[in-house]
Amino acid sequence: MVEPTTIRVMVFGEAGAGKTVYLAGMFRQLSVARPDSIITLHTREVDRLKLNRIYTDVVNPRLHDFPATTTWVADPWHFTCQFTNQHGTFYPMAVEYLDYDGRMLDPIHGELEMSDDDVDADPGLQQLYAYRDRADAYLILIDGLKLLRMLCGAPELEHWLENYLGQQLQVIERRQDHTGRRPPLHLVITKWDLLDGRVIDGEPVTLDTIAQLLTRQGIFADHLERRFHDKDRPVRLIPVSVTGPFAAFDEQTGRVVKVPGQPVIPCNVDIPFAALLPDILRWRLDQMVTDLRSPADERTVERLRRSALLLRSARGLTDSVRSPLGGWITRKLLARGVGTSASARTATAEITKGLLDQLGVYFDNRERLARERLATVEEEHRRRLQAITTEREAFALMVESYIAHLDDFEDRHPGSVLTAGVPA
Ligand SMILES: Nc1nc2c(ncn2[C@@H]2O[C@H](COP(=O)(O)OP(=O)(O)OP(=O)(O)O)[C@@H](O)[C@H]2O)c(=O)[nH]1
Ligand SMILES: [Mg+2]
Repeated sequence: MVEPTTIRVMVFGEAGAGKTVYLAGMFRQLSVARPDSIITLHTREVDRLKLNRIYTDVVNPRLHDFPATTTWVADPWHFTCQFTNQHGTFYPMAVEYLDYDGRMLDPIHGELEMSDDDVDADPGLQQLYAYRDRADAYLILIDGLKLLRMLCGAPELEHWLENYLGQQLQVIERRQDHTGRRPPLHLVITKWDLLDGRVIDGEPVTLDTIAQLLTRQGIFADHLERRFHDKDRPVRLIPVSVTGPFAAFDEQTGRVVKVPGQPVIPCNVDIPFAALLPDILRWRLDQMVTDLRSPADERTVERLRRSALLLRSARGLTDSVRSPLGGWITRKLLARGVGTSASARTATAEITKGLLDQLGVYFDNRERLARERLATVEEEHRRRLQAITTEREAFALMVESYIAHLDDFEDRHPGSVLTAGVPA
């Protein structure tokens, strides 16, 4: 098996925000074939067993408590996307998520009260920082329970959201690349079952009310405006629940409890995953457009080369739009590869420019796809799945399938795109 491109996702989430339960719930949902998904996630055996254990403990009505807090930091969960048809098994992409003890986000001022020296000497913290600073995409988990308490007026949470978002945005700002662009950002509201439709001050909570609340947080509003100004890709707001009605807010204790007898109905756990690839591809494409316009120096060439490597996987997209240019680009890329000489750079630029045009056409087609019924699209994907014979076709089909999913989600939740951004 050729090692597929690995996407590193940094999940921000305070202690108890729902990181571990979310990752276990996501794996459970995406690791078995379903009618609306053509790809399944796989992981090494030990991790599969661990994640399953977490999930079964979460949904076990006979176990009173939810699983315990995560101990410090472990190696990232590594998921390989896979699908199989009569032509073989394909691995178009891999994704990594790091899970950790949420108190590590602020080890000095939080309840840990670590000293500066201890922070510097702690291998777990250093591992977390290194991972965080090289991530390809950021998920900020916002604890639905805290949000509920904040909306109900808990005085100690008055400035919580603004401070929390501000801290994570500082880190994301540092990750701004040489073209001034930022990696994709998705805000995930966890424990959505506690919030959805709950009447507070006479008004039901909806995704729109949460979006408005977020855009009232000064620092976040500034960030959104900056992204919009820089023509960055959208920030998404995604409400997620792993448990559905099986968990509930206990007014007496102020905690989340299990409700035996109620069903487990997950909500949107697959959406942050589906949004990753399309948003990351667009981010890389934007970078390339800027690189192609800037003067040729060694570093630009190197960056182009790196982007071209990722986009090589995306070449299948050019085939999928069935334009003569698609075949031309593929032949050129195969014939030349990507070199560092000036002439190779020009060739790469030409090729990638063509590729960009093709991908642009493809992304424009989203509008049309969105109008089609998802069921029809899925049927088409299942049909095409059977015809896949190469990794590139697999990758293309995967991107299309995720975009169709996202379109359907955006139709249902128009408020989920916080910055409209500007098309490339
Ligand atoms: N109602 C509801 N509660 C949830 C959901 N997901 C998690 N919870 C609750 O949130 C608690 C914390 O979730 P975890 O996933 O352990 O949180 P974490 O972010 O991993 O926390 P640390 O490991 O301490 O950093 C769980 O024990 C549940 O009580 C959900 O989808 N709905
Ligand atoms: Mg945890």
